[in-house]
Amino acid sequence: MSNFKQNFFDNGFITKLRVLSENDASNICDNYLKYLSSGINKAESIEHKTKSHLYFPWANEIIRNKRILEYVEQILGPNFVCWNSVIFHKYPSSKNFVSMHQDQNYWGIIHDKAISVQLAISESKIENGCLRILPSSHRSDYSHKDLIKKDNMLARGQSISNDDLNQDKLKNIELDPGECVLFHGNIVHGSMPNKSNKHRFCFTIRFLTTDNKIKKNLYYNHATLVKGTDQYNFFQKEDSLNNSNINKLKALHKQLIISQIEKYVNLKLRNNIFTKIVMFFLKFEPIRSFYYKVVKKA
Ligand SMILES: O=C(O)CCC(=O)C(=O)O
Repeated sequence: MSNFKQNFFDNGFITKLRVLSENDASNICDNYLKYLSSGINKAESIEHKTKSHLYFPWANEIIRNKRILEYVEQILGPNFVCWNSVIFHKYPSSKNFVSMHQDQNYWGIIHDKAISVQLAISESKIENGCLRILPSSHRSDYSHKDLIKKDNMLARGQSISNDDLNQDKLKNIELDPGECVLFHGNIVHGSMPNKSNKHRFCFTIRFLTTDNKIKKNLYYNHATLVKGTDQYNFFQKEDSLNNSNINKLKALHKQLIISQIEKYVNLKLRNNIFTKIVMFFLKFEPIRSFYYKVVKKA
């Protein structure tokens, strides 16, 4: 096993790998902040943060970034997909935080050939609420509770109790713009509020091997093949900007977001007819904006 891979599996993460120049990262950051202040409605302000590679051209390029894929290949082997990409943005002095959790606890994948790459677009430091990781915790499964708190950025508030974590062992993952950290799908991680006067903006990509599968019907089943070939066809294929255009990707983005909401509504209502009625209305963006305000989604 290479040193890189050994190191990754010993600690559950490898950090401070440069994949973009500071200048490229800062251009993306400036454009993103302009987007946020361009008068977008509540639905847009929430929905662009997941499956972001189907929403922003820059994000679709980054999921196929050569350096990132080379690092991921060393861990996952030659065939893998980008299953999701997520924006973690905290405004200056924001109380938003991410409770400590293990992603694999709720993804529902069949094996742990899964990693996340978090790329810092702005700087990500202790003061502005950088990622925190419990080293080597990927080898144990911790118990989680859904603790919905207003400022928790996780939709369901998945949380490991503080009593189960040795706080002294938590490591702050500080990154400069353009640097990334690779972390195991089962590592315990989270982040604190932003106490600084700067934005904190990270872009996280979830990679799964093509032989992995989403076993729960609760999550996305679409993915973009970013490396090698897919002989399993467990995922429905997403196009990329190589062979499509952003308007088509955005149409798929909208469809996937609405189908995620439908799964969630169905879970809550447990009645197909009520779900269909609610979903008829939630197809309209102003109504989704209202819905997000009601469920207080951050
Ligand atoms: O960096 C953060 O704020 C949290 C990231 C996170 O929870 C994740 O990527 O799963």
